[in-house]
Amino acid sequence: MEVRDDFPILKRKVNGKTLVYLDNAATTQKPKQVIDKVSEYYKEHNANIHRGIHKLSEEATNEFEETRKKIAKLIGAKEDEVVFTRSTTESLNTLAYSSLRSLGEGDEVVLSVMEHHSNIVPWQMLQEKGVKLNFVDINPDGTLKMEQFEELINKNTKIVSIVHASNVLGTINPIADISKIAHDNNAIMIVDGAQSVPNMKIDVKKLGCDFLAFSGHKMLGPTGVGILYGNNFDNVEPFLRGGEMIREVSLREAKWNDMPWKMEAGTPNIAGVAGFGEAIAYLERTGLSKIRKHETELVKYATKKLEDLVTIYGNADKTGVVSFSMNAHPHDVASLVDSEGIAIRSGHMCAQPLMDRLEVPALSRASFYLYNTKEEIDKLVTALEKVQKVFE
Ligand code: 7TS
Repeated sequence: MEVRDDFPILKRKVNGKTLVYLDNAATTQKPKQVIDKVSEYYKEHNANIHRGIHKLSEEATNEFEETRKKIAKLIGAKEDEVVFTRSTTESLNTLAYSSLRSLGEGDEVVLSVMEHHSNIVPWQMLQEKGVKLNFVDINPDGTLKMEQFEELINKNTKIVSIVHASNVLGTINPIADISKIAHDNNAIMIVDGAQSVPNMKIDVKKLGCDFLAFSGHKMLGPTGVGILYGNNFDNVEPFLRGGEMIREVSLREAKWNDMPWKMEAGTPNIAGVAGFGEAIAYLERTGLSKIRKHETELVKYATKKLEDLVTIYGNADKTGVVSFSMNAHPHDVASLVDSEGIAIRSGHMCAQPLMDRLEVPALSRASFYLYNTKEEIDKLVTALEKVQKVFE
């Protein structure tokens, strides 16, 4: 795609070689439009939002709320259904902390073995209240065992929380089907969209979910901006309390503000949110369906080039992620390819239960985004061939 010139970092040299950045599932690089927006915000508009009745505060509030509108439009939601957090992790923790108050003995939560730690560890807190966690398993191709949703979701199930696209296997899960089973049993459906919203056209109505969590930094935006979409926050207790989120406070009690501000205590990452607005505009100009098509092509190309050299995990319909093992430890693989200027991820990728399930201690992962090219994949293949020889 004709976008590389927009990304200043891609011109950088690493260890004497032009950077090949293949760690996009961890975080994406930022186009100059986003970098400039953040800088312009601080140079020209910086103020706190929703507070001062002065020009700068009005402009800052406007930047902030315009991004909320863009996000709502992007995912087919209403503005007051979009809450700013710091990350997917904070969005999921918000829901888990709220559930800590409302759920107890006899209640159940359904998750899967392919979840990122941020969609497992917060729910583990609920076990202190006697809540039971149930986990859906995977098939050898990296898809979820769909029949297990029918078996595990019942009248005791209060929450089903599932990743839309796995950060390790890339598998895209049939969320609409899972939402239906959850709703037939009066359970709330939560979706971790950290790896899907960046590269697929998402419509929360079509997904049929009640909540969707994702992160701006995985879709060209600055770090420190996350989203929690929800179609009903009546029963969600604010995770953080303080300024902004109240309507009225006396010494011993407080009344909450309207949505979405009830869920947004304190001064947020205003510059980051403004930058995220620019990132969304960039993605929409480029076209999410084009990005998805480009990633699919790169995954196919990489799979074909790599399949004789490494073992690839996950071969269902997937996002731009190729996780693999080979005859060297993943940390050695990552550090040897780094010496060629190539950035890939290695380790358990915040999915230790999935590593256990796959019976591997760790994996290596190359993950692609709109600016990656087949030539970069060729460089990775050449570097991995060298690694293989070293460890023969
Ligand atoms: N959920 C999924 C599916 C993820 O891939 C990640 C981050 C998160 C949640 C957490 O997002 P955060 O923005 O709150 O950190 N995944 C990765 C990864 O695969 N490598 O580094 C971060």
